[in-house]
Amino acid sequence: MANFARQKRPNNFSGREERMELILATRNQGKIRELERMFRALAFDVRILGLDDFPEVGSLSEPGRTFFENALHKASTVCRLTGQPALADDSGLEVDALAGAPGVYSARYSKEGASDVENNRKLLQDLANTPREHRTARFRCQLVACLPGGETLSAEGTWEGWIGFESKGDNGFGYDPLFIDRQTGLTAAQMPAEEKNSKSHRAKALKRFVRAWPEFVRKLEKGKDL
Ligand code: ITT
Repeated sequence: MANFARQKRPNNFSGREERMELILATRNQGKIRELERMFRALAFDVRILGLDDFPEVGSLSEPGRTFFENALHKASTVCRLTGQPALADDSGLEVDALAGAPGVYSARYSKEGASDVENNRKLLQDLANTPREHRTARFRCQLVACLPGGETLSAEGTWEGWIGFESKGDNGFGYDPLFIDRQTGLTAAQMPAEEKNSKSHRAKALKRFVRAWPEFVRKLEKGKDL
């Protein structure tokens, strides 16, 4: 497989001599927007790049049966093709009345290449006869980072709520207009970005990830000195 690395990076993971670059291994603009804002809010000291900077990386498949397998597959593919550290997000909605569906199929629930509107329409249809008390659901986000030496760091987050009876709100992306936060009763699309980004599955996963990062980097650097 071709290696598309453009610049050889020094073996420096802490960013002390040169800030490390981390490629977000996703083409979902909603995820990119949220991850970039959250990284800024957490003052995470790496330079974030999008896949737009790497047109050589084609579309990323999701062959796994779990969020972890898919995130690992996307991150390791981008890391291998670019020669640079990559972070992937595999996420989705789990609806209890649908035995956890759409789950890993969230992006292609109504069909391959489906739009958010089509997926939301199918979800409402599938829950047409489901009363409020059985419409409980959660968003789940799995983050996996892969470094060129083969090291990985992962973190998960969930957000509990239920599925509404109609779309509400214009913010966010995906299932946000149908997902009602258990605490506030607002859909994720009715919340300002800052509120969603402080309590979402992605926010929780990213906070855990950023918290674990310094120790991860320390171990890597220590390993290199041996
Ligand atoms: P990449 O693989 O390129 O990252 P994708 O959209 O295919 O993009 P996933 O396979 O992880 O990503 O599918 C996630 C789907 O789950 C996404 O398309 C949404 O429909 C839904 N989803 C995940 N997080 C969400 C959120 O915060 N709000 C609304 N919907 C979300």
